[in-house]
Amino acid sequence: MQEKNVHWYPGHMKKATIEIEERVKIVDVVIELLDARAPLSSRNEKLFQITKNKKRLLILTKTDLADDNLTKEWEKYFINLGYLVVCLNLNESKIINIIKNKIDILGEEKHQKEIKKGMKAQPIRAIIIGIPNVGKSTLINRISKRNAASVRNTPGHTKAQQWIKVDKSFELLDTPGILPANYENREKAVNLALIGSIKENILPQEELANLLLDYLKKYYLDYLETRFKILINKEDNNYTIFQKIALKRGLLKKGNPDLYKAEILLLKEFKDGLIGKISLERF
Ligand SMILES: Nc1nc2c(ncn2[C@@H]2O[C@H](COP(=O)(O)OP(=O)(O)O)[C@@H](O)[C@H]2O)c(=O)[nH]1
Ligand SMILES: [Mg+2]
Repeated sequence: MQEKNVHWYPGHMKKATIEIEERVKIVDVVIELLDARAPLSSRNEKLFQITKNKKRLLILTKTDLADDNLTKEWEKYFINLGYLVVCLNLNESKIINIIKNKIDILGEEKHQKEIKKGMKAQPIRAIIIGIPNVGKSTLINRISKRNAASVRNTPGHTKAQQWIKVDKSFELLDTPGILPANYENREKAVNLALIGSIKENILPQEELANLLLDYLKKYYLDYLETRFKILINKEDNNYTIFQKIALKRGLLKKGNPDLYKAEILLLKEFKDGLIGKISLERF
């Protein structure tokens, strides 16, 4: 893993970091997106460091794919660390109002200061940050579609910035802050590959599928049995289970169960949320 870690860092990472630092300077609030299925793995420590002096709204995304009980635990965990947190399925309709509401809370102090100075309250400006695939574009698109007529340009620090005017008290930068996921340990790398935030081929498919199966057997055995209409016995090993899955789904190679295809199927159905609401990080 060490070798793989090396080549994404230098050049373009440094440039991306500087660009984000510039953009962060001109906002009041950072909206950090983490995948509810693996909130710790999906946090980029560098992104966090760059933005740590800003007011922060933490959004745990993809709650429709995550284990509800664990999402509640993670919400509590982050609240205990002092964050304002919301857990959302970004495809749902009412989310923008929920977010606006939280932005109002975070902007209150700034508004009070402005009023004290005899100024008119200025709109709270925010930026969305996160690693790939956590829902940044989805959220920006949803907000900008609703406000298609009110995208405006203002001179930013280094170049013109596009702001999406959500309403009179909230403006969103249309360019998110993105850094690649860091996967300094193997467990994180596995989680990130399973949720689609790093390329699956960073790890051998066979290994990834087997680790997923180990995890599902341990915590979501009933989901496996229901989804694939199989029975799993205590003495079954992964090989046997992949065989059962292959046979049920008619994945055959020269008349024999095709384990390779069964592995791909398991990974894909997990990613698509078809096996059930599953989280990869727990307490
Ligand atoms: N099920 C589900 N899918 C989501 C959610 N948010 C985003 N997605 C999907 O996740 C994928 C990555 O989202 P995207 O917005 O492109 O992520 P970005 O890389 O952070 O910009 C897309 O296929 C989205 O449709 C969510 O809350 N629930
Ligand atoms: Mg995107």
